[in-house]
Formats: sequence, C-alpha cells, structure tokens
Amino acid sequence: MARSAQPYVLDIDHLLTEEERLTWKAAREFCDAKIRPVIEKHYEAGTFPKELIPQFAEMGFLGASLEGYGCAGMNPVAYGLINLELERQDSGIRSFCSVQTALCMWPIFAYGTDAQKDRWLPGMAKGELIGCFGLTEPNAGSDPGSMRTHAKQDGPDGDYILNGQKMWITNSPIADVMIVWAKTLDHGSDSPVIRGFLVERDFKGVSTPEVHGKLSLRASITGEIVLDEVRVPKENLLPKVQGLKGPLGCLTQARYGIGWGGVGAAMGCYEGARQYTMDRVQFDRPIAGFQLTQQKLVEMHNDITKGLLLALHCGRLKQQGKLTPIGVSMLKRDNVRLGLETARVARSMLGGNGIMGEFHIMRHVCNLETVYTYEGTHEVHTLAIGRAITGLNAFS
Ligand code: TGC
Ligand code: FAD
Repeated sequence: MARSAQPYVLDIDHLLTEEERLTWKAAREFCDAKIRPVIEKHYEAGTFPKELIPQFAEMGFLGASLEGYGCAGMNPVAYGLINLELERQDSGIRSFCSVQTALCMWPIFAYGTDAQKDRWLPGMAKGELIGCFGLTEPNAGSDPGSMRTHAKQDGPDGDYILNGQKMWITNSPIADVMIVWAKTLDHGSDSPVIRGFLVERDFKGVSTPEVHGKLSLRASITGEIVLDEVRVPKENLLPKVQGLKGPLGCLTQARYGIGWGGVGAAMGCYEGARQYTMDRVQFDRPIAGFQLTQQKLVEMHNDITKGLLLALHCGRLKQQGKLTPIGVSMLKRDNVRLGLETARVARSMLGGNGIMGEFHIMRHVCNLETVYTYEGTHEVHTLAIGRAITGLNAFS
C-alpha cells in the first residue's frame, strides 16, 4: 500500500530569512507562470523570449545583486535562489540574466567610472539596454591569457583602436554595449596588459554575427564580436582594473549564480522524473515502486540536498566577504555536474517520453552540456581546485 510521500526529506527553509523565502517563492511563481509555458516553443525555434525582458526587470532580476541605479540590491542567497528558479526552467534564460547582471553590469559597477555607471546601469536594470561579455576567442578559450584581440592607444592620452574577434558571446547580436577584454598597449609602453572596454553597438567597425546550428542552449542568442579598426574613446576604458584578474573577477560573480542554477536544473528534472515514475504503470505497478527506480530517485534527491547546502554555505560566506574564487570553482564544478548527471538519469526514467520536449528534461540535458563547458570547463575548475589543494600547477 502506498504511504504518504514528500519530494524532499530535508528542506532549507528554516535556514533562510523571511525575505529570502519570499524572494524564492515570488521567483518560482513568476518562472512557472511566465517561462514554462513558452520555453519549449522558443527552444525548438532557436529564439530567445525577448518579450520577457521587461518582466525580468520588473521582478528585479537584472542587476539583482547590485546596490543603487534602480537595482534590487538582493543579498547573495536571494540572488542565488533567483538563479536556481530561472535555471529550473532553462539554462539559456538564466544565462541571459547572468550575463546582464554578473558579466556586464557588475564590471561597470566594480571597475567603471561614475559617468559610466550613470550612463549604463539604470537602463540595464530596466532591461532597456542589453549587455554582453567578450572574453573568449577562436584560439583562446580555457586560456584567455593567450587572447589576440588588442587595443592600441592613438597618441598620448588618445582613443584606443581595437582589432580582433570574440567567439561564443551570449547576447552579442542583441547587445547595446559589449564589455570587450583586449591586450592594450598604452602610448609609449611596450608591455601589453589586459584591459576592459565598453564597446558600443554603433561604433564603426563593430559587427556581431549570430552563431547558428547550436543543439544546446537554443533559447539563448549566441554570437561573435568582430572588431575591425574600432575607435573607442578613452572614456570607455574601465579604469579600475588591469590584467587577467579583471575578467576573472567577473567570472567569479557569474559562476556563483551558475552554482545555484545547476541545482535548479537538477530539481526540475528530479521532480519531473519522480512524478512521472509514480504515475507510470508497467508490470501492474507504478515504476517508482521498483527498487532500481527508487535507487535512481534517492541518488538524485540526496545529491540535490547536498548541492543546495553547498550553494547556501557559499552564499553565507559571500555575504560575509569570505567566499574565495576557488570556493566558487568548487560550487560551479560540482553543482553543474550534479545538474547534468541528474538530467541524464531523469531522461532515462521517462523512457521514450524522456526525449520529448513537453516533458522538459531532454532540453536540460542538452543545455547543461554547454553549462559544463562555459564559465570555465569542468576540467579547468578541477585543475584550479587541484592547484589550490596541492600547490602544484597542472596548467603549465
Ligand atoms: P592565474 O595566475 O590563476 O590568475 C591571474 C590573475 O587573476 C586572479 N584570479 C582571479 N581573480 C578573480 N576571480 C578568479 N576566479 C580568479 N582566478 C585568478 C589571480 O589572483 C591573478 O591575479 P594577479 O593579481 O596575481 O595577477 O591565471 P592562469 O593564467 O593560471 O589561469 C587560470 C585559469 C585557467 C583558471 C583561468 O584562465 C580560467 O578560469 N580559464 C577559464 C576561462 C573561462 O572561464 N572563460 C569563460 C568565458 S565567459 C563565459 O563563458 C560566459 S558564459 C555566459 C553565460 O552564462 O551565458
Ligand atoms: P577549449 O579551451 O579548447 O577546451 C576544449 C577541451 O579541452 C575542454 O574539454 C577543456 O576542458 C579541455 N582542456 C583545455 N585545457 C585543458 C587543460 N589544461 N587540461 C585538461 N583539459 C583541458 N565566452 C565569453 O567570453 N562570453 C560569453 O558570453 C560566452 N558564452 C558562451 C555561450 C555558449 C553557448 C558557449 C558554448 C560558450 C560560451 N562562451 C562564452 C565560451 C566558453 O567560455 C568557452 O567555450 C569555454 O571557456 C571553453 O573554451 P573552448 O570552447 O575554446 O574550449
């Protein structure tokens, strides 16, 4: 006889503040009501639901973690919970919000001048201006320090002339402003250093061709940034950071959100597989009643609880200013692996239906292959953590 059942035996509600609980509930309700009904159609068509951008803004999702400039100023845990709910629906939608918030608004906020902040942040918080982040190049992915894009200063105190190509850039075809990282030679200097530039859509020599043919993250727009003798005013240089730590600092912000997102994707897949196997009858009983099925459900369930606790621990450390980039590497690496492994197992549990879009699991499997690769591949984070715990550098 069936007993009463609950999807999670341990919850984290009592570890959250009232405000965090309310933010979580509001984000879940919004994502269920607005994203879930349209996401499959967009995924199939390979389009991003632009019509949702003003609603993301209204919910405070854009620049959620920043203070001022019309941003919601959420604490790291509330911000993480939003990422969890966005990615419970679709990694591409979470990507849009992550790139806008962590990879574009954050560097303007942290490395920019007051004039740059005033010019860009309020419009970006409202979703009226879209940003993107150009670090990766065709020949510089895991090793961004080998980038070839360069900026040459045109005379003492002059503008910069940018040349190069950025590849795999989320949102570039729809971006009004692009954070472009380039090796810069200041006038009179002979040692290049990586600097960040605000490249505007209408600057002469900028083009952003879209990448077509993706079988993953299809509800997210991906493109290149091609820079051909682009004159960038010196006022568009991000003045407060130099070197690889500039872009890596942004990645630390984005990877933190992805760590929560991985759990969200896993939760969506686990909950779908749990319900399906409780409803589906084979051999005269619900397939959730078979021991092999229960083992799969239990592994997923327990891993999700551990992933959530890791995310929450990192969130509390971040609140106290104690979260290190390596801690974030661990969060991104392990929770994205959790998401991908959970999605694959959940897919198998739905049998033939598991490959169908309407069950919302196959899409996660495909999406998480990208998430496993971007923002530092699984292997790169493994080596970064390996270096931290042994003191030995496996990169070189
Ligand atoms: P390394 O010597 O370790 O560091 C150079 C300087 O950077 C500092 N640093 C960091 N700072 C902040 N956050 C981090 N995570 C940092 N990691 C390192 C470091 O302290 C040092 O500073 P300083 O002052 O001493 O100069 O650099 P390395 O050359 O050994 O490289 C390390 C490695 C391989 C881990 C790094 O290059 C790396 O992370 N590679 C992966 C590249 C990557 O993640 N690319 C992502 C592109 S953006 C993207 O994918 C967006 S997807 C968007 C979406 O969500 O849709
Ligand atoms: P490579 O670096 O060539 O790696 C290929 C394989 O080799 C991987 O498995 C990798 O782990 C492995 N490898 C590399 N070095 C080592 C090593 N030392 N030891 C062991 N294994 C190693 N970038 C941006 O700048 N902005 C964006 O907005 C952005 N959005 C993206 C959106 C999508 C859909 C995708 C797919 C990518 C996006 N990226 C973006 C790029 C992403 O960050 C890179 O794809 C990623 O950093 C890996 O680089 P790569 O593709 O060149 O692979």
